[in-house]
Amino acid sequence: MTPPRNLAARFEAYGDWRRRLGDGIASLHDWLRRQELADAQIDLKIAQITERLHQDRLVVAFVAEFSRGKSELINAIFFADFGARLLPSSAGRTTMCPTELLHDPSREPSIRLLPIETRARDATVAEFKNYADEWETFALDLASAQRMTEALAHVSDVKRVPAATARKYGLFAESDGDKAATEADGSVEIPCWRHAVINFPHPLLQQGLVVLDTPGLNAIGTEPELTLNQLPNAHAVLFLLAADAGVTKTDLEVWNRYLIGDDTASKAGRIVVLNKIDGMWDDLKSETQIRADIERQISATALVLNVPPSQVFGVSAQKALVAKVNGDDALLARSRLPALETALTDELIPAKRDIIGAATQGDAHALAAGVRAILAARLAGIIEQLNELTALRGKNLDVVEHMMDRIREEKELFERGLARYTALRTVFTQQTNEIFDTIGLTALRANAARTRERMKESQFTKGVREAMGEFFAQIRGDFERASQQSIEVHDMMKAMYVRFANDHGLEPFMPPPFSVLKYQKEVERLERAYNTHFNTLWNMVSKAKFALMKRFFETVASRAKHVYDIANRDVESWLKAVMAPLETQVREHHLQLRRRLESIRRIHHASDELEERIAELEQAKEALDTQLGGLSAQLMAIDEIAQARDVLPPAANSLAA
Ligand SMILES: Nc1nc2c(ncn2[C@@H]2O[C@H](COP(=O)(O)OP(=O)(O)OP(=O)(O)O)[C@@H](O)[C@H]2O)c(=O)[nH]1
Ligand SMILES: [Mg+2]
Repeated sequence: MTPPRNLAARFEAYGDWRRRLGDGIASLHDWLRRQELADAQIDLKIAQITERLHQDRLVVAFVAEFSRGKSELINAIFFADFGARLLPSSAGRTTMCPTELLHDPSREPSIRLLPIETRARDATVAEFKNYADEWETFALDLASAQRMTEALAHVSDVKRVPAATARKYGLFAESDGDKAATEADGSVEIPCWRHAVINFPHPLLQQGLVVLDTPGLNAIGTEPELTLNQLPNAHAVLFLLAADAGVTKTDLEVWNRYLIGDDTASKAGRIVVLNKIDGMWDDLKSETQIRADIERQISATALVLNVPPSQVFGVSAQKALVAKVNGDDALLARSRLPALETALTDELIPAKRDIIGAATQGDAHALAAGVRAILAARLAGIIEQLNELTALRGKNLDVVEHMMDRIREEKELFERGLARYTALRTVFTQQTNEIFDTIGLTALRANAARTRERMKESQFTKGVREAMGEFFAQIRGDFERASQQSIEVHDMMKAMYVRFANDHGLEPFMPPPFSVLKYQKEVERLERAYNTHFNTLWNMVSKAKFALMKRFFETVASRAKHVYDIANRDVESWLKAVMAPLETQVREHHLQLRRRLESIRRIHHASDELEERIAELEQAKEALDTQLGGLSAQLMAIDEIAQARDVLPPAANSLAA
């Protein structure tokens, strides 16, 4: 008998919805191509939308002091249908390095491990991910549970090194109370790997789920990327406690350091798990008594962590895994895992779905607006021609000649006006280059180099803090300036569109404005995270302080680079979105003037062509109306999918008492 797979089912529904939305976009693209309305610009935009839908990932991170059952809970929630314990889980420290589980179809199933020695270098884990040769790779044999388990056991690998070596990696300091790890010969036990990536074609991972398993306290503390990047960016973070231990001092430390911070927004998506409730299953107590005991523990935990009790879930990961593997529904219910799974799904999917749905819809509408503007201009041109020609019915040759002269004049005027357009292009290019200079990677690189230099010079907290403060101030300034520059471009282009529309009797196109808010928010978040962790780090490690600070800064800098990269890409597509319609309008208008002239010329030669020409135009008008209707239909289909409310099957009734 299959246990209820609520989470899996809802995840699949989400994946399904994304696929349908992607189909909607593909259908719009096909239609545009068939109508000969797609150009390189549109092809590119469609590719971007599709890629975003495709790459949409949901990250769930598990954080706790060691041995609280993180790996066991991951096994139980996500990988029970594998029929075995996939991730190593045992007493004492087990997971020794941050471990990502994901599916990347371009690679063979494998576990990739980044050697701990890379910590002596400046680069961050994210950067090392671009260099396959830095990683040790072991293939995963999906046909053998035994061999898979053996390969995955690498996340527990440790080795002994002299204390000085450990210190160089920022993994050891006498003041840390790490003395216990030191042997009589002065050697220290350290993890063999800095990071692990497990590539595994599990259905949930194939849908875009990424699971992040973390090791206990110490390793989290010394890998800045986790605290600055991976945890704040996770869509849900599960914090685990063990019911038998209660909330210990080190649990509280982990909670305070890595899960709360001063960022209220980042509190969303935090779920507290009180694991190992099976320890409270006492045969001598009634079910009611046991339940009351568990509820009491949950309330006490909620009180200590200052979260609502509804955010705390009592579960038994171990029993849930056993129950799922054996198909034991009663035990699964007793493990209370289904209630946690429902909460997790609710936390993960709806918000993400809304964001991706709205973004896709927004992009599709913007794209259609550009196409519609072209069609509308064509329609206006045809109507004008029709009016002209119907007015010619029964008129003599003189009138026709007169009209031909008028259009010829209009065309010449327009062609002379093109000079203005060329001048605008020059200004536009200048302004564009200024924006790219302001938020260019060269500017950021110089800023980072300056900061590095200043950090090296100052041996005191104040100096390092000031240097970092300057670094962020410079970035804020860059985006502030870029914002001003984009407003200038926008104003100029808006005026140009209004003028063009007035001159030619068209509806003015409204160029979209550019907002830097998204990048400012991201930089703010980075700075806050940095501030929160600065003191902790500074106090925690004594001798390795500067090596660690340096690595900490490199993580911040690489995060900042990421923000600049995205901003550059966005500016580029914004500039195109602002300029391209004008180019199209100019081209279309020119074409129309030529067509008008051509048809009058034909009529001038042979007056019997008039009725034929009017009929042609009427047909063309009808075709345009059909196209406009077809475009609306395509958009409506996309809207309908994006807003569909049937994406999530109703949540199963909570099995918790
Ligand atoms: N009784 C009981 N034991 C559990 C439960 N969940 C996990 N354990 C046990 O707790 C121990 C630690 O579990 P792990 O999954 O390795 O814990 P972890 O949090 O991943 O620990 P590290 O990898 O060392 O950070 C193992 O011996 C598990 O069998 C549970 O629900 N009930
Ligand atoms: Mg573990």
